[in-house]
Amino acid sequence: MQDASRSLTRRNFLKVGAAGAAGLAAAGAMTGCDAWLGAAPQQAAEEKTVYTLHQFMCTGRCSLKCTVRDGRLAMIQPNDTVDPYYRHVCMKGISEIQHVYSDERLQTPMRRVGKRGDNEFEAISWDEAIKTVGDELRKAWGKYGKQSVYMSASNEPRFGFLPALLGCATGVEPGIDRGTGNGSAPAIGGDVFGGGTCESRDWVNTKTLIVAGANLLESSMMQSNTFLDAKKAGCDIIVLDPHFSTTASKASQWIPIQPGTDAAFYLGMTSYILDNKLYDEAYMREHTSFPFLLDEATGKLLRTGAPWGTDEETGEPVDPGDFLVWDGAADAAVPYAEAVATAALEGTYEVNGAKVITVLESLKRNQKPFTCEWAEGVTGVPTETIQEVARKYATAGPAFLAFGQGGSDKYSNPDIIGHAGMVLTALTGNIGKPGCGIGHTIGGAGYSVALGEWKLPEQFKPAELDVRADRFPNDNGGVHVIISLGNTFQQYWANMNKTREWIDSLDFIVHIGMYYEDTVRYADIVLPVCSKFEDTVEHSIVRSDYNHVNLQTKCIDPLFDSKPDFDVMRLIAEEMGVGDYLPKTAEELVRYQIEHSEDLAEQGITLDALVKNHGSIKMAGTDEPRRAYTDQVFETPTTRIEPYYEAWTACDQAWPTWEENNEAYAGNPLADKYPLQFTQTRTRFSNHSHFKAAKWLQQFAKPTLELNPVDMEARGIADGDLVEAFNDRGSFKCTARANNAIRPGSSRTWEAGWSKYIEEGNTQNVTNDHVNPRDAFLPTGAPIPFNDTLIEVKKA
Ligand SMILES: Nc1nc2c(c(=O)[nH]1)N[C@H]1C(S)=C(S)[C@@H](COP(=O)(O)OP(=O)(O)OC[C@H]3O[C@@H](n4cnc5c(=O)[nH]c(N)nc54)[C@H](O)[C@@H]3O)O[C@H]1N2
Ligand SMILES: Nc1nc2c(c(=O)[nH]1)N[C@H]1C(S)=C(S)[C@@H](COP(=O)(O)OP(=O)(O)OC[C@H]3O[C@@H](n4cnc5c(=O)[nH]c(N)nc54)[C@H](O)[C@@H]3O)O[C@H]1N2
Ligand code: SF4
Ligand SMILES: [Mo]
Repeated sequence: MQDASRSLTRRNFLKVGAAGAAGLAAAGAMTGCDAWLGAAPQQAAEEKTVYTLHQFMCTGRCSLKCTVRDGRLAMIQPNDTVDPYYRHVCMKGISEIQHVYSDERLQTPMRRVGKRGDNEFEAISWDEAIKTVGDELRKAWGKYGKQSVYMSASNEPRFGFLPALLGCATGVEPGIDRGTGNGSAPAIGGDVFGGGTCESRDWVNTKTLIVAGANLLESSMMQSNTFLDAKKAGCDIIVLDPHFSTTASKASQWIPIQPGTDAAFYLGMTSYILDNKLYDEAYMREHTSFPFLLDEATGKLLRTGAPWGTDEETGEPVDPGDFLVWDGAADAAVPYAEAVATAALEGTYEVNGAKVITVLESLKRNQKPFTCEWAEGVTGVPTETIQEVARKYATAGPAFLAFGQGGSDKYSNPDIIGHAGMVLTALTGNIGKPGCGIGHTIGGAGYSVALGEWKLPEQFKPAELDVRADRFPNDNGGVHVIISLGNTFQQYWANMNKTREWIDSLDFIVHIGMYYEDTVRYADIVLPVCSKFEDTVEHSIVRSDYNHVNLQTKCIDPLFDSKPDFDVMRLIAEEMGVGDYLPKTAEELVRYQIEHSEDLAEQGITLDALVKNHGSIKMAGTDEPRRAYTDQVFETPTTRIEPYYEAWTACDQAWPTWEENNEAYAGNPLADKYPLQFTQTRTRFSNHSHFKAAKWLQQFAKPTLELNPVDMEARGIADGDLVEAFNDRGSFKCTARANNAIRPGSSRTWEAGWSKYIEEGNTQNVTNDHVNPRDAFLPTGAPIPFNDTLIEVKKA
């Protein structure tokens, strides 16, 4: 193998034609890839067992037991030394024994020889490739400045130090996975959408679990046991989903909902709870801003201090002081600290000549139009069902609102969902108590500890850009060079045809990746990295999450002419003259992270201990599920839940207020042309676009467009037909699949398919890149509304 890979470092001309896979297959033959794909030897001269850490984007971060025979990965099993509750592997993990040796692997550094996008490359040496990258970076720095370089990174690659070292910006994430969180964060001052207010193990204490816009039995497979344990313990699991998902099929109740209308469902629930006084008054007085007074005319909260604004003489901002509440006994407005237990929750009063109302009163007024009957009209869910869920949520005991990141999060205005969820939480006190909570629990949301942080000198800081990465195609944001890690050109931008035009306008693109995925074709220089099984050192990753500390360990040497992430990052840093600020090796970094972690020291966890414990240690103190806010102290200025967003009066969302989607809504005239909503979901067969090259898996996961038989019949489409899906942005062609689980009027595909495995085009060609004008108010900016997309489908 070594000899074969070395043969590729010769400057042999490797042309990867339009049929990219075929081109690389030829390269594969050169490196003996076919031999690698032969059956593993039953008798090996040398066999060893290695325990190592796998992927984290799937939220599994499984510790695996790998059998290596004669330097070849031969078998993958779960780490059998791990606590059985956390002992797991999925078929993606098992299939790595083929995936790692796939003929889709990028094998050698390459340089583009044809036009950008034409997919023609020649093999070059690492020296030449890195020198070219350096020359291009220096050229861009001289011409436009350092901020003209952008590192566009998928979640798995580990190049964390590079943006600071190069002074370039990174972080395309803002538009992704925080749509709902945008609306909930202001209420408690914390990001519950990085992983709920408590762990999913706590669901055994939950009476009513609402799983909405999540298919966690596929997207958080390794926490399936927490879901099933809860069900066994009697938890009523209600799944809100337009489609009959895997998770819906295992729940107590499936509530089919019109896509993109979850906010209306919660607004209906809120009205029912208000009308029937199912809220917890004592909780609201003590732990929320519901008793605060606000000026009816302006929507401003009343404070003890001077009016808001700046002091006329000093120009300094005025400290507005404490919030005012109405004290019934005193018949006067007083600072809330003086009337915590007695403050009026309702009513209209007069203070200094101004008409004032309580925050709760204000909510009631805002809710007037949002009756359960109205919600039925929008969501298609019967009034009685909304009422029943509201009654259970408010009165049946601990309740949990588990929002997803892949479904309802990916429309134009999911912040209204997050905000409405927080209103429900504040009304009922379903937070900080066993079995209660809100937020994303994809991944289990257990305990983790801080690792030691390798600090770069002060002068090294990533650049900050005024424009978000997914907006580059509108206005290139001053960016002319992209360092691309993973498949972000496909994954992080909707409306791919527009993305392509922008890509054409860039000066230079270096792509650093493992597989021949869509982004590669746009690169000027390609640098091949290796999988987490291959390494040049023993250990290059340590991670702490889901109640464990896990260590990655080398199984095999780097395949072909690929290099580990750390080594590539270091080569680029050295070329730019800043390599010395990095640890010498990834192993030195791992040691540093472990040895400089106070938390790990406290737990007595060392690198030696991790190695001795087969790469995985369950942390002490994690037997009870993690719960946040058990003291009911929140991260807001008042330490209470503040469901009223005073600052959002300017965008008419001080209270969650219904707003149609941008595209996928009933009555949109565009629906005459493109009547089908287009849902993209994750699948257990891949981590987004990763594992699309795992052939053993993909034979069962061919890209399809799933449609309800009713919609197929209306279009004369039969199961297995080749169809074209299209709208004004673009189109793609793939096989149609009949599925009764799909909501009529909607369609579904597994996101992240590579163009080469789709008959024509890419699903991203049709997705919506609309920006909600509320962008500036949202803590992480407007989400990319991938699912807020309308299409039409016809036989191709
Ligand atoms: N195997 C695997 N696991 C993964 C990933 C992966 O790629 N593969 N990716 C990880 C990442 S990055 C993420 S963000 C998470 C996402 O994990 P999830 O949030 O669970 O996302 P999906 O699996 O796409 O499931 C979304 C569900 O929402 C439904 N849905 C669509 N529109 C609506 C709507 O308007 N309302 C409601 N209520 N439901 C709707 C869809 O039908 C689908 O069943 O998964 C993580 N886990
Ligand atoms: N249309 C549509 N688009 C979407 C979504 C959707 O629902 N619909 N979902 C969005 C969401 S939620 C997310 S989070 C993003 C995800 O988008 P990405 O973060 O880009 O996810 P992946 O496609 O999994 O990309 C992971 C990349 O890392 C590579 N990789 C894996 N392991 C390693 C490693 O150890 N080292 C290195 N260097 N590389 C590695 C893989 O080969 C792959 O190229 O996609 C978003 N895009
Ligand atoms: S891909 Fe599968 S085996 Fe690997 S970490 Fe994720 S869930 Fe675990
Ligand atoms: Mo995500």
